[in-house]
Amino acid sequence: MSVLEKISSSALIALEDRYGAHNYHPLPVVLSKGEGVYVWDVEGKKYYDFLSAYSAVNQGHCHPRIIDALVNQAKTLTLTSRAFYNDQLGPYEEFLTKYFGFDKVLPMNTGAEAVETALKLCRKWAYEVKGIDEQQAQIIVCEGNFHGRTTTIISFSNDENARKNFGPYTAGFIKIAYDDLDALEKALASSKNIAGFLVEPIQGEAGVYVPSEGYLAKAKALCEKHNVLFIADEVQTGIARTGKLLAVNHENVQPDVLILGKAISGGVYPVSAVLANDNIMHVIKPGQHGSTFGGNPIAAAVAVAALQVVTDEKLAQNAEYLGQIFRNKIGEYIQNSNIATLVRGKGLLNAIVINDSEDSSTAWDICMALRDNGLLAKPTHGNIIRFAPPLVMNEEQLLDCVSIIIKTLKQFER
Ligand code: IF1
Repeated sequence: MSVLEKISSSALIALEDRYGAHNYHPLPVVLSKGEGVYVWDVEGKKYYDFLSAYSAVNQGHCHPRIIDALVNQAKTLTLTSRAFYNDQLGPYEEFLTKYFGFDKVLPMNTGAEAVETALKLCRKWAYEVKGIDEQQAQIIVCEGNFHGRTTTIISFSNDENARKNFGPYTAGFIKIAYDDLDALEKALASSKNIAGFLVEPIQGEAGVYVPSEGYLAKAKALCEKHNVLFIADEVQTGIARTGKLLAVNHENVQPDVLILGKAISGGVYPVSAVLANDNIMHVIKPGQHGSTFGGNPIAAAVAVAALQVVTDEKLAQNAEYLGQIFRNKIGEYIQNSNIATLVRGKGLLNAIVINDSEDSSTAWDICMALRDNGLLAKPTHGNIIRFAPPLVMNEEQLLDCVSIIIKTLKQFER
């Protein structure tokens, strides 16, 4: 209980409206507590969290082991900057690189920072190792991508809402259709200046688009053929979310550059990371890249604990098992539904496509009704609702959520 008297949800929403930038349109629910798969609003109502802070809270809200790591380190040493060494970073770097099978890691804080780091690394490798002409590097990206919100990243977005009036835009990117190997091969062969291919193994924000079986493996092979770096953005799909530690693991693909964020810290602290082998990471020399908080002791201690939880609690296996149940049960319902057209996803990263136009409010209205029925989810784009609970959910809870979702969809059947 804060020192302030209990403030109501509506009063708290009014405060954000009055004093906060309007860069989001949240579902009208004000959360004050989280534990495992549950969150509570300020009036004490309990909900299942089916967004997991956009897949940052895979380990469940306020996981005790991760909170302990946070609190213990926060009471000891929070930030040294990289002007000096600290006793947490080296052990974390060893742990992380062995955990994911790479020689080196460059630690950052947010997903977008890690994506920017990967783009800079790729360009520098292209000039200094591949031998591309200075200032000529091109990086291939996919239509429908979401990689963050910096000016460079939105420069290659095709979401007008994310990029309009933020120009002038950064050059050096080629957009191709997602899940289209011919388009990739054509782009790779189009110039000697191609440095990298940046791709989400599943396009999350676009609406949980799962590519064709074999797409990632064949894309990696095409990149190898053209000496182009395969850069996997696993900020949202990583850390066991899709039923494997990484989504690329479904096709046994080892990226040249791996981008991690969100659940690498269990949603407890901003931590991101870029992993690569020495032949790529060595192009970054002292003073050429970094950040004040990148690799700080708290981030290091928290990330080790968060990843140990993933292993010890077998979260990838649980996500795989519960995801199958989710898609099977919802899929059965959809066969006789006229409000939902399909369910798709991998592990516990799923989406339901609502049978209405992109600009209709139906998906939003369904999320409002889900909220009233005790489950929190939010539409990605237009008529697609993402369902991504914490991976610590058990079968009984998942089945309870499936019944809430079906009960709610029934309210909208025409
Ligand atoms: C928002 C969703 C969006 C990401 C991938 C990098 C980043 C993200 C694949 C950047 C971030 C967040 C950002 C948040 C909403 C959420 C999101 F798909 F997860 F739902 F927008 F697409 N790569 N995704 O998904 O990481 O800098 O945010 O730490 O901006 O509204 P970040």
